[in-house]
Amino acid sequence: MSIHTVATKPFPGQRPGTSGLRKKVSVFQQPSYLENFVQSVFDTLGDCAGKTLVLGGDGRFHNREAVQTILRMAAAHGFAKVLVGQGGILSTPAVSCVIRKHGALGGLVLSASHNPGGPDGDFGIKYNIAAGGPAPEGVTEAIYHRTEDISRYRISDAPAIDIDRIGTATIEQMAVEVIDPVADYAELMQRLFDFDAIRALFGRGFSMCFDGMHAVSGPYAKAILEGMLGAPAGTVINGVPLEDFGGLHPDPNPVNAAQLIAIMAADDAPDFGAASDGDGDRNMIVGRRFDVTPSDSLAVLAANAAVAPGYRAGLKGIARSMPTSQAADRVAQALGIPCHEAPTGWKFFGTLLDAGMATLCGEESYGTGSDHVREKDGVWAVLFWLNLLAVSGKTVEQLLGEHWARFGRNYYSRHDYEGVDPKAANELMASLRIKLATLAGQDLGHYVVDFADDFSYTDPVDGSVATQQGIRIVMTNGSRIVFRLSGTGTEGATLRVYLERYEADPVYHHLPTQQALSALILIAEQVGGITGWTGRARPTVTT
Ligand code: VG1
Ligand code: CO
Repeated sequence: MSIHTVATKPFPGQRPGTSGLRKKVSVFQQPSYLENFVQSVFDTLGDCAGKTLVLGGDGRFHNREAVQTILRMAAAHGFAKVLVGQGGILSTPAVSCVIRKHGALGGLVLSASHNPGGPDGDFGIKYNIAAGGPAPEGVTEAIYHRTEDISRYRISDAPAIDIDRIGTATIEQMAVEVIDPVADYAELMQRLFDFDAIRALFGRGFSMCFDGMHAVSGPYAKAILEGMLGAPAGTVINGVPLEDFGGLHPDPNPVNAAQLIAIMAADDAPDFGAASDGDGDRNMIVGRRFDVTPSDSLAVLAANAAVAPGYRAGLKGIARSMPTSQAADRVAQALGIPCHEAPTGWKFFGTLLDAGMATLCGEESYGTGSDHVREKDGVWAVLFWLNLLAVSGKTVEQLLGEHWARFGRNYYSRHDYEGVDPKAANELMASLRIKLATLAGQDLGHYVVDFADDFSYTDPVDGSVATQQGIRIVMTNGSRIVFRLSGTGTEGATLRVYLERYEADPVYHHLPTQQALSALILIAEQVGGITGWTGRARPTVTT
């Protein structure tokens, strides 16, 4: 066993996006591509002597090879220990949990999250800091700059470690501890939620379907729901992580989780349905023939947080991403706590959580979480809902109906235009920016523009500034249209158009969402010229 220094040349475009570096598997398979990025992370971290690193991924194609490479590089960089999930498996929230629990310096998450996997799919890597959350932009930019002038990386030539067996091995001077991917996480969940109440709920015959989407959440859901909480075997479907996610798109929304939606629409539908994404940080909540929007889910959990032992002391604040609906703001107001609005991407919540300014966080993209870790957390959200269902004895639909009656309803939808020509997408955004100054005060039919801007954010804790985080057109009645380009895609550009309309009157709380938003959809087309720029008459995905 010895350590080698290998000469390398920079690859262009190794800049992390909304959530890490994501590229086609074939890009990551180029010799030195992964090594360059990992070395750049390590160079940015500096001396790692005596430090612990956490390593795991969502099990997608290329996960195992990447784990072995990173282990050999970590040994060459002088880490004392790496905690690696058995089989190379750790969900994103579990990585966050393990980093925090074991006082690690940080972690590397191997995932392209909700993006499809397999040899023709996507791969990704993300660095998480000691607090457990995604590296803030200051760190990701430093890593990126390092990738631009890297000339060598260091790696041990040690043979591959058996990562399928729990136990400890060594590479050079470094200990490799293969850990149960679920244990630490399950223990944390047990402290946050009323497991007895949930067990009693299942004991009363309450039925549930959890769709693991052949991705990483399956083992967590099986161990906790079927193992610890007594849900019948078969409650978790598609629960074994597959390298290609069964050829499907592990994105828990009503379009991609079609199987779950069909199960929840059947005459013999279970009481409750849920799904999680590739790396286990997203969640979709479904009642019988009733989908819950992620923005509403955040608001309902915030309003009822006291049902869960971990949140009984009350919430310090709520934080949501800018495009997420303002349903949570109304709850925060009623609770007398602040509601923070940050840019898209969980990395922006870290400082607020660390500073004790927020307890719950959420994104419209099926992401919900809290200060228990520093990532959004799919299984956590499902357990929170189960806790609420168990304590209230109500159905999902009843809970939403009552929530809307109390706070009003924020109708919400996101229209995605995927695989658009990047030049056209950028021009669309540029032309909107030019229009911004003239929009305020305009009567657009049904709506008058209150203000329009390009969202920029100054972090209230560390003062860092993020600009160009989405163009928002806010109407005088609080309704909004937001335009943003995705930072997680690997093919062309994805335009996201977020639509929100507030409705106070319960008489109008049960309209089909697209119908309720039709006037705003028309305005978005008129103002943004979407069809003209993209050549698309309708979105590829509507959630
Ligand atoms: C998307 C979502 C964003 C989320 C991010 C990572 O980013 O909109 O809310 O935080 O994915 O989620 P973008 O830039 O494509 O809009 V995950 O579960 O893919 O790590
Ligand atoms: Co994810």
